[in-house]
Amino acid sequence: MIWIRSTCVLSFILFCAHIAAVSIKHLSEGNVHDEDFDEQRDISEINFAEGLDLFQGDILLRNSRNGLRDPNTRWKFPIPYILADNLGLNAKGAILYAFEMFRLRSCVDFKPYEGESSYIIFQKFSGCWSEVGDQHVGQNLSIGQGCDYKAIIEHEILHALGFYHEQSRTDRDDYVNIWWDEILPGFEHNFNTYDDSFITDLNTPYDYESLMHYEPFSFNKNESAPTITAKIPEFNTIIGQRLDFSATDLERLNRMYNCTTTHTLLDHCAFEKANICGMIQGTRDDADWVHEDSSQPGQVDHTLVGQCTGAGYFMHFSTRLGVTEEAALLESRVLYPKRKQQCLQFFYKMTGSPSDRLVIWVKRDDSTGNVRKLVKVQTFQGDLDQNWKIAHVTLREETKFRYLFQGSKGDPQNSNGGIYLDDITLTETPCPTGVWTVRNFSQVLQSTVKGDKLLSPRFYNSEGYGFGLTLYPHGRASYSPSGYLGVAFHLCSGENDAILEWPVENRQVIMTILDQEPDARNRMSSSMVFTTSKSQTSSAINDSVIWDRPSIVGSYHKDCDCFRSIDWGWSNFLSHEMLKRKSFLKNDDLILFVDFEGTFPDFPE
Ligand SMILES: *[C@@H]1O[C@H](CO)[C@@H](O)[C@H](O)[C@H]1NC(C)=O
Ligand SMILES: *[C@@H]1O[C@H](CO)[C@@H](O)[C@H](O)[C@H]1NC(C)=O
Ligand SMILES: *[C@@H]1O[C@H](CO)[C@@H](O)[C@H](O)[C@H]1NC(C)=O
Ligand SMILES: *[C@@H]1O[C@H](CO)[C@@H](O)[C@H](O)[C@H]1NC(C)=O
Ligand SMILES: *[C@@H]1O[C@H](CO)[C@@H](O)[C@H](O)[C@H]1NC(C)=O
Ligand SMILES: [Ca+2]
Ligand SMILES: [Ca+2]
Ligand SMILES: [Zn+2]
Repeated sequence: MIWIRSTCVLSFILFCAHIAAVSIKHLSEGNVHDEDFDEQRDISEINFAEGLDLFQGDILLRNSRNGLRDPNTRWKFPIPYILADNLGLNAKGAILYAFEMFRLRSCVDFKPYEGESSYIIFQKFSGCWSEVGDQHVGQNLSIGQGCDYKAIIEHEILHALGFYHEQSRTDRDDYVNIWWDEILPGFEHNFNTYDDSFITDLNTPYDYESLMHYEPFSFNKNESAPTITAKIPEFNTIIGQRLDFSATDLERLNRMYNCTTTHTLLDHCAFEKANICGMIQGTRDDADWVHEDSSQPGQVDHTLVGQCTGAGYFMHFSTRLGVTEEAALLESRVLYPKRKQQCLQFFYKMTGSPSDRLVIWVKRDDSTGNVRKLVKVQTFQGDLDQNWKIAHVTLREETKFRYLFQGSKGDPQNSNGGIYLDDITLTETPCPTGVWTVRNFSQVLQSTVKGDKLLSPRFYNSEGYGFGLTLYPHGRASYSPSGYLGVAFHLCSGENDAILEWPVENRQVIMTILDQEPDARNRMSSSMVFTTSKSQTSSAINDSVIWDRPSIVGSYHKDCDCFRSIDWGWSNFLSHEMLKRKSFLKNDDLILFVDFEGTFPDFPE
């Protein structure tokens, strides 16, 4: 087995991006119980199994029905919340993670409860459900067993914010068929519609992609017969998606609450417009970056890859002519952070000389109110790779600042290219710890079968624990549905193991397949969250805790020269249909993130 990895440009302990070539591992070790997997079920299924019969599946009603149109049900932000003691650690972590998704995409915000009259108390009752709108007396929102998933929590919070289900819209019969004969007797009320005097669609079209839509098999009596199907058949695999908010969900949320900004998105640029998002060219350097389009042969923009060939813009600094060390600076406008940590994410390629450099700087306040004190943050070295790559740079700015890209010519006589930048996103969130790019993914899909797996490189978290991901392009051998990607987490033995605590419990794992849509607000990345616990044991290792020291409970792997523990993850992580539909496979690259951090993600408030 040969693994080709890009050498890490910087010896950052916390973050290293790895690019893996296609390398398939066929299950041959003969391990039978080599994994432990969960399955994400949908809300109606969970609630039905719990014996709940709520209004429209997961809506708790008070005496009077408050509709979308009623302004008295609008919340004031931040919304006070309580995480009840009955919630598990994983549910608490997943709820805080869902809050972060709202803060990135909208003006919705949350704060710990301090005696206000309106608040949400998250409880572990039976099932997943919420009331609709602010009831002004405090209200329960249930995140029961099996509901502690990002998308399910987002769905319930959207109810609390004032939204009903998509298929209860007044005009839904124009868009979906309801198969009344297939609905469980007595559950027909789940498919009622509302009058438009009661709800409003906020002047947005019917959205098959909405997080508030039922999935086709909701409340069905025959497990192979759907109760709701789309009039445009290609949406039958889309309705009921539980990845993240759709673009229309966000448009409605932002319209209902008059949102004009988000809390954690500081900057974003795809370079599609001539004003380059307010970025400016340095004037005391030797050259300028060039705002170029991809109409020249061989040039590809990252924003619109795969959508329109020859379209799209990016920034380019040619390193071909001139003299060594000639540089060009591209500088952001002044930004005003609210937190103490930011993540600068961008796509780049360096096709010139290996001695070309791309240097990330920040300019800080020089204590006179002028943003001009330069601080160097990170350097990327040329690598002749012709492909766009993702990069993350952690910034720690507390007052107003600018960020800068400096391109620098290393060896113009021997350069036949330059430095390219596109799709920049600056958020006030931590950067992912592990980043794994799997190239040529369509080929991987073609050349693998069910049960085949790919292993990520080893990553280290801030405490020093080693860990990795397993990707099953067609799911696990023992999982019967087809057409899904499976993703699982495992520990890897590492250089710090002797002094670390084992088993490692109460750590939150976040696994993400990135939707490479350029605007972070519209990404529908697939994320799964779980918390390691001593109760997670496996018969394959004599009922030991999976999260014990990998050199004891794991098996040896040559590719990393390390022991990898048993996999824990999801077989239905992402469907192949979704994989093709959204921007999960730009340039045919699949990008996965993985984090493994302390008990509670301490999101800075
Ligand atoms: C991806 O496929 C292309 C062409 O099919 C090939 O040239 C390239 O080497 C492959 N890349 C990797 C990382 O395997
Ligand atoms: C939440 O539910 C519990 C149990 O049904 C109930 O006693 C309590 O009053 C509810 N709290 C609120 C704020 O509605
Ligand atoms: C369930 O649905 C399938 C597919 O529509 C059908 O072939 C089968 O006869 C149905 N079974 C029952 C018991 O109605
Ligand atoms: C949004 O703006 C409209 C028009 O100014 C106003 O009537 C409404 O109350 C606002 N809604 C919220 C939730 O602030
Ligand atoms: C599990 O127990 C059996 C029998 O006691 C022993 O042979 C085997 O090595 C043990 N395996 C592990 C992983 O500890
Ligand atoms: Ca310049
Ligand atoms: Ca672009
Ligand atoms: Zn619902």
